[in-house]
Amino acid sequence: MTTTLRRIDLRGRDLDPVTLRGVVPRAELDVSAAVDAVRPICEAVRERGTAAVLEYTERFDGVRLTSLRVPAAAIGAALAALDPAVRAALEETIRRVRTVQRGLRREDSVTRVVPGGTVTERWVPVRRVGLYVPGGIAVYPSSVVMNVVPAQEAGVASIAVTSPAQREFGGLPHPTVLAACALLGVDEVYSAGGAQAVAMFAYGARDADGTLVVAPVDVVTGPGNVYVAAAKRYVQGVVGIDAEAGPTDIAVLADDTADAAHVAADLISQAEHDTLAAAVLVTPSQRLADAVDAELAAQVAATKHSERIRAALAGRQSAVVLVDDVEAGLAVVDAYAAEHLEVQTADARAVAARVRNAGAVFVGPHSPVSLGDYCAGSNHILPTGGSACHSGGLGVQTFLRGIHVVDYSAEALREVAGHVVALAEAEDLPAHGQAVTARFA
Ligand code: HSO
Ligand code: ZN
Repeated sequence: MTTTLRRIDLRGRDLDPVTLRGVVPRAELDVSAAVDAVRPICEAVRERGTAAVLEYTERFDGVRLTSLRVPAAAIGAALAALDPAVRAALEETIRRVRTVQRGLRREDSVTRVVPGGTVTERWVPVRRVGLYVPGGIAVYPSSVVMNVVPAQEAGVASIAVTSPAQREFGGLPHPTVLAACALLGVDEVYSAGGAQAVAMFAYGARDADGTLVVAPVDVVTGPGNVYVAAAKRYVQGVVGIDAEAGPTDIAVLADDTADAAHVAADLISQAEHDTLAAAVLVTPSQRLADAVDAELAAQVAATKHSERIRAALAGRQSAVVLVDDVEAGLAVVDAYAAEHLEVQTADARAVAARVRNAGAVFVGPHSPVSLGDYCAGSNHILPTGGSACHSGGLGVQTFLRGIHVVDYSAEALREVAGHVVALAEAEDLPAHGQAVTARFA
C-alpha cells in the first residue's frame, strides 16, 4: 500500500462555498446508516436493562461480566499501580485543562430591561452526566480528563464514567482509564462500551428483579466510534449530548514556510488513531506537497502502527488539496470544517484568526495537534466529520443550561401590557393578552 496522499487540484478553480463542501475529501462514513444498526441495541437496553448490556458486552467485547459496576477496590488498585511518569503527566494535564475550563464558566448575568423589569440568565449545571471513554483500538485515559474536568468545573453533582470491558483485564476497563478516574475522584465507573453503554446512560438500567443498577443521566458526552456517535444521535432528546465525535480528522493549512517533516509527522499522529481517520493537507505549494509525500513514505514505515496509518492515509477521506494561494486555502478549510486545523503559514496568527469553521485551531510551528490531545489545556473532545460548521468542542458550557429568570414589577408590567395584548391579538391568542389585563381590572 502506498503512503502517497491522493491529490485534489483546485488551482485555477474559483469554487463557491457550497460547491467546495462537495469537493473536500470526506469519509463515506454514514452516521445515519449506523443509527439503523444501533436502534435495536438501544431499544433492547431500554427494555431489558442490564441483561441486554451484559449480552452485548459479551457479543462485542468478548467478555461475560457478572456486574457492570467497577468495584472501588479495582479503581484504587489501578491508581496504586500507575506508572509515576504517567501519573505526573495526567496530573499536569488535569491542572492545565482545569485552569482553562475554570476560566470559561459563564457568570450569571442580570439585565435591567426597564425600571422594575429584569431578565437574569442563571447558569445551572445538569444534575447527572454519563461520560464515555473509548477503549477499542487504543486506550484513552486522556479522554477521562477531557470529559470529567469540564463536568466538575460546571458543578455537576453526579458524574459516571463508562469505558469498554477489556478481556485482558478481567473485563474491567483499561487500568490507566481507572487510574485517571481515581485521580479525578470519580468512583462511579462501568465496564461497558459501544451503543449499549450510551443507551445504558440514557435510559438507566435495571436488573431483572427491578433493582436500579445505573441511574439515568441528563447528558451523555464523549468521543467514540461511529456506533457510539450513532447511539448518541439516537438517544438525543431523551438526554442531551455533546457534538458528535466520531473518527478523528486533521487538516493542515501550510505554505512554503512550513517544515515538511513536521507536517507529515502531524498528519501521521492523527492517522494513528484509526483506519478511518482523515489527514488532509491544504497548500498552495506543490513543492511542500511533494516533500510531505516523501516524508510520509519515510516516517510511516518507521512508526509502530504503520498498517493502520497507511490505511488511513490511503482512504478516500485523506488527501492533499492544492490551491492557488493561502486565501483560497482558507475557503477550503472552512468548507472542510476540520476537527483539528493546523495553520503553518507565514503570519500564521493572522491567518488562523480568519478561520471560521474548526473544532480547534493550532497556530504556527510549535503547536502540534498532539500537544492539544494531551497537555495544551484545550479540550480534545471536538466535533468531527465536518460538524465543526455548527458545533464546538466539549467544555463547561456543555453541562450548563442558561435559565432566564423574569422578574417584573406591577408598574413595569402595566407599562408594556398594551404591546402584549396587541401581539396576542395578532396571533389570535387573546387569552394571552387577558392574562396580563386581568391584573389591572
Ligand atoms: N486526537 C484525538 C484525541 C486523543 N489523541 C486522545 C490521543 N489521545 C481526538 O481529538
Ligand atoms: Zn490524537
